[in-house]
Amino acid sequence: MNKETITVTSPLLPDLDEFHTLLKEIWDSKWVTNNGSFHKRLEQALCEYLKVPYISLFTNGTLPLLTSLQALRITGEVITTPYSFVATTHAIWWNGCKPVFVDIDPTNCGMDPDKIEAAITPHTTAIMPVHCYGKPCDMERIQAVADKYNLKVIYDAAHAFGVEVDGESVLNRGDMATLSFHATKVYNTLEGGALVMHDAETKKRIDYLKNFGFAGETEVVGPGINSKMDEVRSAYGLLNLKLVDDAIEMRHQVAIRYREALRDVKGIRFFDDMPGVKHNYSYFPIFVNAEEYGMTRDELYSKMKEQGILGRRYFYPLISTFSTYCGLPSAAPENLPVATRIANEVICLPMHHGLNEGDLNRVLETIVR
Ligand code: T4K
Repeated sequence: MNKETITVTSPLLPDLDEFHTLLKEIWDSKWVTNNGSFHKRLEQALCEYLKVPYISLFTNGTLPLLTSLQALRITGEVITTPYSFVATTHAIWWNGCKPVFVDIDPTNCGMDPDKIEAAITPHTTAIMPVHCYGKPCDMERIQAVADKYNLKVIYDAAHAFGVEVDGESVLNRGDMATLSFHATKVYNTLEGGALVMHDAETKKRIDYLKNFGFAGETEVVGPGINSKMDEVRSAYGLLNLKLVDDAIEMRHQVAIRYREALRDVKGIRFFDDMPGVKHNYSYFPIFVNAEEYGMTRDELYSKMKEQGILGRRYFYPLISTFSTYCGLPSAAPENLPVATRIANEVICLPMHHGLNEGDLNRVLETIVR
C-alpha cells in the first residue's frame, strides 16, 4: 500500500470562494499594489490581532530584517545566533556588517544571554536574537546587556506570530521585531512578512525604505529597496487572519498528543509549554540523544523518510558552518558547543493544522520504540 507523504508543514489556506470575492474587488478597483486598501486593512487588522502599535507589511520575512538594520543605521558588528534560518545572518551581511555568533541556551534554543557580553567589542552596535520555534528568548536579560552597552536589539520573530509573555506580545520588545508570513509559517500570506516598531516616525521611515526611499512623488530620502506587499496577498492575509486561531488550537492538540506519546521515550527530549507564555506551536522539535535512544538523529530521520514522514532538521547545518561565514572567528565550533550539539540532535516533526489521528499515529509509531 502506498502511504501518503506527511510533510513537516502545510499552508493554511483561506476559503477559495471568499478569496475570489476579494480578488474581484481588487480587479474592479484596478489598484493592485503600493499601499492599496487591502494593504491598509491588513496592517490595521494585524496591529489589533498582534497587540502592537505599528506594523509595516513586507513582501517576505527577509527584507524586514535588512531594512530594520538599515533604518537603525547599524554598522560594525552585530551579535547573533548560528541556530536559525540563514536569512537572519544574511541580513547582517547585506548591511555590510560583521555577524558575531554566540552560543544558544538549550532550554529554548535562543541566544544564551550569559554569552553575549564576552562577544561585545568596541565595534558592536546591535544584537539580533531569534525567538526560535516561537519560544521567547530571555528578553529581560538580553535587554539588560543591550542597555549596559548601548546596543540596539532587533528580534527576528519570524516564528513568533501571536506569541505573548504575560499577556504582552514579544513583538513589542527590543527596538524592532520582524515576522515572516511565508507559506510554511503558522500565519501566511503565501510569501510575506512584516516589521513591528514602537512609534509613528519609525513606521514612516520604514514605509519609505520599503518603497525605494520615496517620501512623496519627487523626494528620495535614502537608498530604499522595493519590498512592498501587494493587494492580492494582503487580501489573502485578511482571510487567513480569521482562521489562524483555530489553526493554532489544532497545532496545540498535535503538541499535546506528541508530548503524551513521547514523554517516556528514553533519549528523546522535547519542549513543554513555558509558564506565562501564549505559544503558537509553530514547530515541534525533538532532540535525539543517540546513546540513550539507540539510534542517531540521522538514522531516525532516514527511517521517518522511508515511511513517508518528512520531518526537517531545522536548524542543521548551523549558519556558522556555511562557506560565507565559517571563516569568522566566532564561527569556530568550540565557541558554539551547545548549538553544535543541538543541530546534530534536532528533528522537527510534522506540525500543522491539517494532521489527523492517522497521521499522528504513523509519526509516533516510527519514533516510539
Ligand atoms: N528568519 C527565520 C528565523 C526564518 O525561519 C525565516 C524563514 C526567515 C527569517 C526568512 O523569512 P522568509 O523570507 O522566508 O519569509 C522554509 C521557508 O522557506 C522559510 O520561510 C523558513 N524560514 C524556513 C525555516 O523554512 P524550506 O526550504 O525548508 O521550505 P520547503 O520549501 O522545503 O518547505 C518545507 C515543507 O513545507 C515542504 O516539505 C512541504 C511544505 N510546503 C511548503 C511550501 C513552500 C507546502 O506544503 N506548501 C508550500 O507551498 O524553507
